[in-house]
Amino acid sequence: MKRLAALLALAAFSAAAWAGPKTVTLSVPGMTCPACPITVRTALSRVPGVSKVEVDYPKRTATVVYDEGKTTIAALEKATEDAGYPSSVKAQ
Ligand SMILES: [Cu+2]
Repeated sequence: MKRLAALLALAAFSAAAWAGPKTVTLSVPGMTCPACPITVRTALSRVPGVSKVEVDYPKRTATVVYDEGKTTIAALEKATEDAGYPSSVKAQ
């Protein structure tokens, strides 16, 4: 029984410590030609904590995997805006 309690405590601790990667899909309506996604992808990739960027040009979206301990959705939106492509959260 003590062992079970210890395991449960460990599991609870692990869950708290697990910030983990988060995924957000940004709507980027300003992409107007097939070269735009390159700029958007580069801008997002440069944000510290971003581990993966997938830009879907036909859907005008950018899906970003990021570490929420290192960056925020606001910082991701600012990165695309600074690159000339204002974005907003589509799904998270
Ligand atoms: Cu373009």
